[in-house]
Amino acid sequence: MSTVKIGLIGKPNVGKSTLFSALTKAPVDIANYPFTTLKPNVGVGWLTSRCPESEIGKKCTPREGNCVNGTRYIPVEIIDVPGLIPGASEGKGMGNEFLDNIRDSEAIIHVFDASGMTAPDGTALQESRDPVEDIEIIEGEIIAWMADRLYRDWDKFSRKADASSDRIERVLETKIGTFGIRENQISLILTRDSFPSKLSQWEKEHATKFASLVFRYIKPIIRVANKCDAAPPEYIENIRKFDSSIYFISGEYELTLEKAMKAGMIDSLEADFKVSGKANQAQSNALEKIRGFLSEKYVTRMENILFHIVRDVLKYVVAYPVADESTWGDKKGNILPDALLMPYGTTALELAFKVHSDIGEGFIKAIDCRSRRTIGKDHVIEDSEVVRIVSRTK
Ligand SMILES: Nc1nc2c(ncn2[C@@H]2O[C@H](COP(=O)(O)OP(=O)(O)OP(=O)(O)O)[C@@H](O)[C@H]2O)c(=O)[nH]1
Ligand SMILES: [Mg+2]
Repeated sequence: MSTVKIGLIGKPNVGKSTLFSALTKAPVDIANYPFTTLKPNVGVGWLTSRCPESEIGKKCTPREGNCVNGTRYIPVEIIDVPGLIPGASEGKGMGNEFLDNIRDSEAIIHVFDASGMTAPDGTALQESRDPVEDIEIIEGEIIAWMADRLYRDWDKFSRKADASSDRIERVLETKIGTFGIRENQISLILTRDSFPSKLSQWEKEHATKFASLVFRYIKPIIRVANKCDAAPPEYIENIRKFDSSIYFISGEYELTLEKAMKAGMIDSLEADFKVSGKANQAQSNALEKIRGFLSEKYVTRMENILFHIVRDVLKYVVAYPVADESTWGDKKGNILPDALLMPYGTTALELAFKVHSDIGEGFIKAIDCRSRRTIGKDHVIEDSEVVRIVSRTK
């Protein structure tokens, strides 16, 4: 079943792979995910959500992910994109191939080095530089990359499009649908700013504006300042002044904590962890340093960023489709087998299609399993709703 995909971008050496490791290490035993279908740079992170199992008084049996003490772990795919360098949009560095990775991403985490110790091309610096300027360099590259592809062969394309009677969003979809951008999303972008109504009147700057809106509304970029453990306070302050929504983290510390947890040195990944006798003095000191860092008010944890992206930015809700409104199970007796992430606004009929195209095609009605009331095809699924779809195929 398809899930939300989030890409990690940034210049080389800023800690993307470190964050990727931290995000994709399961905090609890979670084995049942079809990892074999994933590409090497794709991993699974886990979004937590309260499971409705206690309401039905039975232990759930998730098909994917796991449920521990009433917390459901729902898979989210994370894509580790190789480092971007200035000029990447013109094919420099690893060029187009890696930028194509963002096609699959619904949201993009832009990781930058808050300590300012990496040059634009990713090499280590002897003396740090203000990291704020990096933010716009990299984002400018992806915007330029998309604008370039959109505007390629524009003369021929736009003349043909203007001569046809097709809607502008439909013809644009034929050009950029390969980036995973759909007609309705193109419509949304066109309403966010003014664009000439005839495509042949578009200049390159319109393509650039269009691309920048894609990364604001369709594949939103979430900025994450990494290596904050090594960043001087004035850099943190500059970054915050530049954009107050930036998250401050240390991927290295996150990873160290996970390793310490696995080794039994600490009992929790929260900042109030207790250090066990398994840690030697040096390890205890390092862990105390990490605790101090995590206790700083400006610092965020990785899982909170993931949660924020899926819930607040992409506005996904969790739906629990079941086959029986009294047991909340499927036909085989699995309780609440699926926790599906869907954008808010998804209707009962769309949920049916997501479960299976046959179920969507044979849709008769749906039932809200809590109230046992019938809901129609246009009913918008609320977060944590347990829904039975009644379909002709059943
Ligand atoms: N101090 C500090 N170092 C970090 C942190 N995260 C990563 N690093 C170090 O930064 C270096 C680069 O980390 P990677 O995760 O490989 O960076 P990357 O962005 O994936 O690099 P490319 O794949 O080459 O683009 C490594 O030496 C990491 O140990 C952090 O939070 N703090
Ligand atoms: Mg890497």
